[in-house]
Amino acid sequence: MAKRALITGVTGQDGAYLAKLLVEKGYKVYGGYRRTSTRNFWRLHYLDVKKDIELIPMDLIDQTSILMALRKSDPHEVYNLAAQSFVGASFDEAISTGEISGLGVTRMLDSVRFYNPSIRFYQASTSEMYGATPPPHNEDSMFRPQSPYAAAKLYGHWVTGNYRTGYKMHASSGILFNHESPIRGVDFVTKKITDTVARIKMGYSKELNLGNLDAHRDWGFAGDYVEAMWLMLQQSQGDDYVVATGECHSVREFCEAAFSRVGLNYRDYVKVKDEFKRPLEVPSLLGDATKAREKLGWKPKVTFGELVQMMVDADMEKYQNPTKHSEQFLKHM
Ligand code: NAP
Ligand code: F7E
Repeated sequence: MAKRALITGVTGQDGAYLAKLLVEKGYKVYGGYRRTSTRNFWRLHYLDVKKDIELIPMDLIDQTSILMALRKSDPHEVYNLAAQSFVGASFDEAISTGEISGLGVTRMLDSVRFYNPSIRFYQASTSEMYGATPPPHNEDSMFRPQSPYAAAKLYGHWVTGNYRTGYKMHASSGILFNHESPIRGVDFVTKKITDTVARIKMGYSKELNLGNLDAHRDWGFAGDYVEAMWLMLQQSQGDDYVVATGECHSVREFCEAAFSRVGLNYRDYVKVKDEFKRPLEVPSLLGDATKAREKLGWKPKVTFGELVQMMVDADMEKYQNPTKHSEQFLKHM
């Protein structure tokens, strides 16, 4: 009998990659999504996985919808990826970010505990929880969150550990460092850069406006990172794991690599604007994924250079073949 998995946030970047991975592994996959006035399944079409999964409407602020989704999917594994995940927006929408990305985790855990406490649970924790703690970061490093998003995620992280020890649930937190892909949301700096690089190259834009160019991040490929999520739920017990490449680069370096991929110099196009700076910044994140490597046998495959190229090439293709892309969009409405 095929294993059943419920993924919350299936319309997001990681939800789509994880759905694809689990389908390939023979799972029956249920995708939890929140109903929106405009349908939002483009990532599932992009990875050609929508036809293979069953979609269930559910919202992390609505406990009943979570219980209904559990009843409908009756899963062996639950991956809680849903969140308000944009750090910048969390300063403007601090309360709803806390509701979804923080309290939403407890709603999920409580629902699992009441429905079937033997379900294996994955919580999408984040390197943002380290915040102001100087790098490198591993599972024992101190948490000093610097945004409402990070504070909400830290609450979800602790509560996951509480349910693991208190109720003996198989609950794991993946402390994932930044991971990107061609289907990354356009608000995030990597995608904003690669999309604008392609627009500039094609003559649709003239400049790229950014905030802090000196922020450093440990950037990996989302396709590699969802594999680590799955591996965590295959262990005999739940635990916390850092997932990272162990290499960090500045936003400036990302710009340099992305512009040079299309033969341009970033200095000619990048402008620094205060509106893209945050009230509090996380200067530098660098993960030490030794535990994931030793216990899960996980390691990243895609390098920083390959990631930048993959993203720039996908955005160039989008603007070079607009008819193909609008047809694809219309087909999927
Ligand atoms: P994403 O692309 O922003 O996806 C977030 C998903 O959550 C979307 O499907 C979104 O639905 C859904 N969602 C938002 N509010 C919801 C609600 N109230 N109820 C149900 N669903 C809701 O994020 P991602 O990059 O895939 O990240 C996945 C998870 O990993 C998130 O929890 C994020 O915080 C965490 N994380 C991400 C990274 C990273 O670098 N990508 C690193 C560490 C941790 P809509 O499509 O309707 O908006
Ligand atoms: O910013 C700087 C910005 O928004 C990266 C989320 O997936 O990863 C992500 O959070 C850095 C920051 O990602 C712009 O100030 C400069 O220092 O791409 P980002 P993030 O904040 O690191 C973590 C691990 C998560 O968990 C989150 O869910 O880039 N930066 N100029 C800018 N950032 C943006 N977005 N836009 C700019 O114009």
